[in-house]
Amino acid sequence: MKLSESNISEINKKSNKEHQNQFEFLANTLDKKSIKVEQIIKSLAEFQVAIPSWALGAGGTRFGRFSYYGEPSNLTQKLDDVGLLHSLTQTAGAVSLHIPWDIPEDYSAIKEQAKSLNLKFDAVNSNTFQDQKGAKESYKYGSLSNASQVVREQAIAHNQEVIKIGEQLGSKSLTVWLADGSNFPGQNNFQTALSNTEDSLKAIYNTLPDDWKLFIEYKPYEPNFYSTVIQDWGTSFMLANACGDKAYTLVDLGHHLPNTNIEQIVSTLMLKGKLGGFHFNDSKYGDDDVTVGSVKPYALFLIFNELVYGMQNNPQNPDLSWMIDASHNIKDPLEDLMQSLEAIQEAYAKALLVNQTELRVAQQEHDVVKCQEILQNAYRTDVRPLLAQARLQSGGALNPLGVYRELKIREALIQERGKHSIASGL
Ligand code: PSV
Ligand code: MN
Ligand code: MN
Repeated sequence: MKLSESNISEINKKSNKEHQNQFEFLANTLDKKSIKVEQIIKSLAEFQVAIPSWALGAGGTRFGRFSYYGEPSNLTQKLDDVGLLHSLTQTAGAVSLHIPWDIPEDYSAIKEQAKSLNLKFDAVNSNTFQDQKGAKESYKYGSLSNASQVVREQAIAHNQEVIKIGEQLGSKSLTVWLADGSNFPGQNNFQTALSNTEDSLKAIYNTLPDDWKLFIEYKPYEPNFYSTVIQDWGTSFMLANACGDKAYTLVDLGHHLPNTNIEQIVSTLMLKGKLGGFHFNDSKYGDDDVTVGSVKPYALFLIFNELVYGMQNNPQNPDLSWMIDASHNIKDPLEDLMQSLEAIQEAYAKALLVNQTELRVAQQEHDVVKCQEILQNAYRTDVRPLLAQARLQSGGALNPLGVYRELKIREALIQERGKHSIASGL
């Protein structure tokens, strides 16, 4: 199933007039405040978020999984789905593969397909949180941190292999998320586990190509429930520093204990030039991985406010790798991803409205009320016409979800792939 620009522009025509009225009204209002609308639209159009290959099928919990039908069952179909998303939203211009789930059979065919869909290969992800078919050693008691040297060596070799696969595709970064930890007090020696992890990461880092980055993801708990080796940003930051200049911390929104001030973590890491990657999702309790912006949109805006500040003021921090790390088992995965992409763009646009100079002055004058007003005025602005305009100018849909439903894309995918295909991966 492929969408053409003319499919989309035909449907756009129906709501274009209404959109133009809304856009002009907002653009005039912002213009009076000396906000550069064209610049915001350009920033929105340039902001591309990677879709992980595992988010294209309905997710599951350890209690069950409900198929959504018509899901992709191989890498080619996964790329096609990301291509559909990108055609509609013009925001999903990259894919993030998880190895070994997504090892290409034919590299040049996959690269050709990605090129034709205008997709880049973002970070590649290793997987040492599951035992792999035919593997000699088990990760039951950890991978890069394992007390056994042979297990560590197997996990290091896997990560090095993932780098090689990524190189053939044109990826430029490796994301390492470890499930390593312990379930019961006394099970692990904390210091040995941490030192082993550091040594293993250094061994992987030493084989990293010069123009690559290593992203070290942290998470406080799950699947281990007593301790996790890389439990927080401080541990990740320490390990990234120990590895070297090409190693960075990766922040996943769901990987914090309740009420953690994530925006402050983002700001600290960017000041130190060590924020490399970012995983979007939302949560109420833990690593719920629900649709971005569905539970705490104001928190997402505050995080974006720090990201924008960092992007504008911290040249020591590299461009970030953005990825959605969410999926749910009761929604159409493509619709869910479109909702996430919209929420990300919305929070970004609102953060771009914040007048940083005025905010700085109000902070200097200790005008606490004004500081809050500046942030909340930006947050309360309905920026959706800006998002729609950015999509329109790039050939996308004014209303991606509307077009998806009007063209009955899921029905077409079911027709094409059958009712019983189940996505590989999680
Ligand atoms: C772990 O919870 C995580 O967020 C990591 O980013 C993994 O790569 C992803 O989920 C999928 O397992
Ligand atoms: Mn993640
Ligand atoms: Mn997670």
